[in-house]
Amino acid sequence: MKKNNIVTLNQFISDQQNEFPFVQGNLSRIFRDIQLAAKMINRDVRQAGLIDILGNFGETNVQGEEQKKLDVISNEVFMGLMDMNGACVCVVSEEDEHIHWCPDGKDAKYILAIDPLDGSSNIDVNASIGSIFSIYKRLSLDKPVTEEDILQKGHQQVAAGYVIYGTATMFVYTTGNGVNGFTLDDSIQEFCLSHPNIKTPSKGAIFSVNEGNLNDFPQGVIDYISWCKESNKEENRPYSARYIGSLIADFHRNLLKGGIYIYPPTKKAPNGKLRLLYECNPMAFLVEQAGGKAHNGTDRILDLEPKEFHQRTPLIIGSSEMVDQVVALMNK
Ligand code: AHM
Ligand code: MG
Repeated sequence: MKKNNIVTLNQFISDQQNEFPFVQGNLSRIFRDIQLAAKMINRDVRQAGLIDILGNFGETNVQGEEQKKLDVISNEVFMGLMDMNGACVCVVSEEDEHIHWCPDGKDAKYILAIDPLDGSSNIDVNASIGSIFSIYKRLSLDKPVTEEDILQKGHQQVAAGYVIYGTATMFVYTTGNGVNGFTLDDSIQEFCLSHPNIKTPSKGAIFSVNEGNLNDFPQGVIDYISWCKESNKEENRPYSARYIGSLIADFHRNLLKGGIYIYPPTKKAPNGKLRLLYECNPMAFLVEQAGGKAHNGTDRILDLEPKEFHQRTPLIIGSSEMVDQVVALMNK
């Protein structure tokens, strides 16, 4: 039965303002616009097959990947809103090679990193996709923003989250005080609190990895995957393999149920595939806030020093005991 005592994302943020003054003012303006972007992208995703916005845009992005029309549309939605809110100095996006400077944000405090629509390969086949965001505070208001302000370590994020366009659309975020999830109620177009204070189990029974690349994985990861497949009744093995190829969808399921997502280094891609600033750092902040872990095999993701905007890193993320086990095998 539907509850009437709903808490919307806006109410939740405004309640937090009293408790946590750092969420005040400009940061909530950015949140308001990310929410709006999510609703606009959600509308487009839901109608994509009907309004000729499926398929390729015809260009490749800075990573040399084919851009989908919806990738480009989603990027423009975010940029358009950030340009005007006066709260965001600049945006780093997966879709743009260079920093996007917000014309109204010269004196603003915050820097946004986004993957406006992650999981492009799933767009045309109607599987779940997502938008990812990560917010930093500029280092000083007294001097112009430099690369140093943008290339901060993940543990300096002030907020991070994602929107999943799945069977339902959800907004999941953290400001460093736990993780909360809000489901979009289509009838009132509001994100409503549905998953308060998400905690991920310390151990799960799901592993998510692109096994097609198995022969290229480090031996420790190969050994872990074989171990997941062994029969052991007491330990609930074999584990289930679940991999959509859409980070947000795989991450979200494992966050709620317990499990591990691995995008390891491969011979072809020694730094893995996923990008540190707008894919791995926000996910790492969220998972740690939910009690899980995120590592790249040698370091905690949130301690990595970004050297460039589109830097990649291997990612091992999820339930803490599972991450520890993979990292231990990789370093044996
Ligand atoms: P994208 O940002 O170009 O969409 O790529 C990122 C996606 C992730 O969502 C997903 O986990 C991964 O790429 C899947 O990669 P692969 O097809 O190599 O398994
Ligand atoms: Mg992506």
